Amino acid sequence: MDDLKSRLTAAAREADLSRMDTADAYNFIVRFVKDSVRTPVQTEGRRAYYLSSEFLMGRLTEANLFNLGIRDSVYEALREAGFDPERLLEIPDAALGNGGLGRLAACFLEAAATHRIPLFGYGLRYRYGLFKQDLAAGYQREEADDWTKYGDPWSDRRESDAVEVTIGGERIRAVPYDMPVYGYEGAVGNLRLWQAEAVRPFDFAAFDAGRYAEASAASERASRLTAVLYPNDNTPEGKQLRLSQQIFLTAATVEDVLRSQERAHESCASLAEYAVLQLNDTHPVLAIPMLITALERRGMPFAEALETARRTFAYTNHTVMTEALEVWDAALLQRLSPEAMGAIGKIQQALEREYPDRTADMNIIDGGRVHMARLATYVSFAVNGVAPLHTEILTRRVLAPWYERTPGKFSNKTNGVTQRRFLAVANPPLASFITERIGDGWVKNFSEVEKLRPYLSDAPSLRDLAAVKRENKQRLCRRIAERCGEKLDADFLFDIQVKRLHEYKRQLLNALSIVYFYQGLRDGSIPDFTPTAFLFGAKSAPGYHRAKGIIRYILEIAKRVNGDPLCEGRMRVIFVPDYNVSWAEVLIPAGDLSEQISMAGTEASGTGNMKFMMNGAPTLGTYDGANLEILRAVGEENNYFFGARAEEIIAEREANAYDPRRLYAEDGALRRAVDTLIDGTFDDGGTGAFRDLYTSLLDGAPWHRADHYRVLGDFRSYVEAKSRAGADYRDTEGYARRALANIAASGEFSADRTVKEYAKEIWRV
Ligand code: 26Q
Repeated sequence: MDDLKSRLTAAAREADLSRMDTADAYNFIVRFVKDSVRTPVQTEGRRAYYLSSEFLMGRLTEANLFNLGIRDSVYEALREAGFDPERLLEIPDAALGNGGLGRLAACFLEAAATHRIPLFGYGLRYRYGLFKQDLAAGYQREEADDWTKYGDPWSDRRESDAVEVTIGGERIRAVPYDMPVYGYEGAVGNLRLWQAEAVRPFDFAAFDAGRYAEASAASERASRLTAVLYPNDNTPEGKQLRLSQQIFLTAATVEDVLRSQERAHESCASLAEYAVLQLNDTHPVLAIPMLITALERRGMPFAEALETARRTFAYTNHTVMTEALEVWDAALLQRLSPEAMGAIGKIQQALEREYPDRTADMNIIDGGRVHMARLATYVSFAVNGVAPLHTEILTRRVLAPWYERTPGKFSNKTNGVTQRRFLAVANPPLASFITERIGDGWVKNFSEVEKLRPYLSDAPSLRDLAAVKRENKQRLCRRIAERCGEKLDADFLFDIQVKRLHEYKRQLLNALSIVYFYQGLRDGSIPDFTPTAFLFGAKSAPGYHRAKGIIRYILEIAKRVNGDPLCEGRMRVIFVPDYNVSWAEVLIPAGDLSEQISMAGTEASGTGNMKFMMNGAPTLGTYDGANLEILRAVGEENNYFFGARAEEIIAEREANAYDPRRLYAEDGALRRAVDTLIDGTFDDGGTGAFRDLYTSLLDGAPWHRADHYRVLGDFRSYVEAKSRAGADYRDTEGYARRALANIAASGEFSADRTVKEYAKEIWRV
């Protein structure tokens, strides 16, 4: 590798890298590295394909270099050639995903490559990724994310593998771009992203006849198809263009998979022996009818094609929010893809024959609409949830009739995250702390972190760990000073909630608690408040007005608190703009307290909770999703759990017993905090956004009852748990011990463990 370093130094000097603009330098460096390293080895055996409308890859360069084992030598070579590697921070993230589901897909590809599991990713090459968020106006504004503006040197366009897809009667070319996924001391995986282009990019006949718009119309229609990622996360958006994207992704992918099958194994008759297609939620479920029609076109009878599909597909559900369960208008699908709709009609008939006793809520086609989760569940040989509580909710409620008939299909696969990106790369001081004590086996075998347990009683190690956290907090302070112009004190407790903005995730509960503590500071009723910085990062779906109202409310609180001399040295509120994977990599290592406060039974798993845990932040959380697994792994004494349990909430709902008005009437401090939504304390610019939040808590909308997410119901136990965390934080050694207990117990939350479970129990690769 020193050979690589000296060759790169020489080449970089020769090309005079120090004088290049960042884009040119970036392209130069990546080309050099790609030319110097091994290329993917095609496996001959069985393969798993990961189909997903989202891959939230984040920054590519540092993680790739780290996994190739050349990060430090490349950075040194660049410095020697007069190029500061920090300049690479200008390059945008590859943000081709919204949140948890898209980031999980990225973690899985990296973990599979590391452990030589043949997993091939398929997705869409959006021209613009998830919007950039601007908060300067005091509320969220969206800007286009031109993620390739410095080029996309990691990817290779594969012209010869282009395929054609028909959507609404028009032929469209799907051109694949391959992004290598480098494993750590492992193999190289691949992410294939389809880009839409016109079959005939320009119509000269139309142009010659003076019909200029018509001449490029086909090109414009095609580029619209993969122009942008839909910015919805657990919120519905039933647009025709989104359905077209799904048709495009699935038709092209199925064609590609069948081509490899035919190349390696002659015929498609044995497809199920060599291929398993994992569906990342319902967004790629049209791959089922697409596969069936593709097999029929190759001469296979429908019954056999359906059987093949039933041995080939596996489905992961990622949400229980009923409004986020995908349903498409059958007439629309018929118009855009009559073949796919035809196959779905025949699958519905097969369902009718197989289950004459079925309940109406099992019908795939129901009231002129196609229910994607039902289609996925009926055809797939495996269906899984992403944390035990989530899987239980699936089998008992959301998919109960299916579980009754085919219980063997169902399993749980608890999510995980890659400790390489989110610990080894994002948190160098902690990585050294761990490696100095237990060696570096944890980078590839994360269960080894349990070897840290003996250090729980080692005072010098606890001091070192506190110093590591402090260093990360100082790094975050510098970043926040640069990006937000706000000064922060690294001695404060850093209490962090970073995730998409959604009512069920209850950022509003956090905000109201801050108002409560602020009011208590002002009137002197909370004399012993631990100095705390409350940090937020969150994007709202652009059309989700109530979520935008919550952002605006938090920004108003921040303005008031940070401008109040009384809060000097005691409280800060920071909302970082444009939260993304790169922000996560700076924020999470600096967290003292991990806010995971969704209403129990709503967050399928959560994965940020795991990232904070392995970086040594205790959880302030509800009994929800994978929080429950964190609790089981480290114990109540190392975390701050609060609030109603899913079971209680269900019972309360059935008894119609939740009464936010009573809580509001009986708890004066709660009422005082909630009233800031309507008493003019804060300014919503005359939009009525804050009054809407107030109404949502106390009255609800006419179409559903008040406080759907029990913000007021959990308020008291939340501020109590949060106060306990603050009090405990004053004992530096005791708090460091909790941090270390969390790190040492986080072994099972590696994506390595998760992909190995999928590989063994579902993919059989
Ligand atoms: C549905 C219909 C129409 C348009 C969009 C959608 C849509 C889009 C995105 C529905 C859901 C999503 C994203 C869901 C998601 O990110 N779920 C998260 O998945 C994580 C990985 O399993 C879990 O950890 C989170 O708990 C879960 O919220």
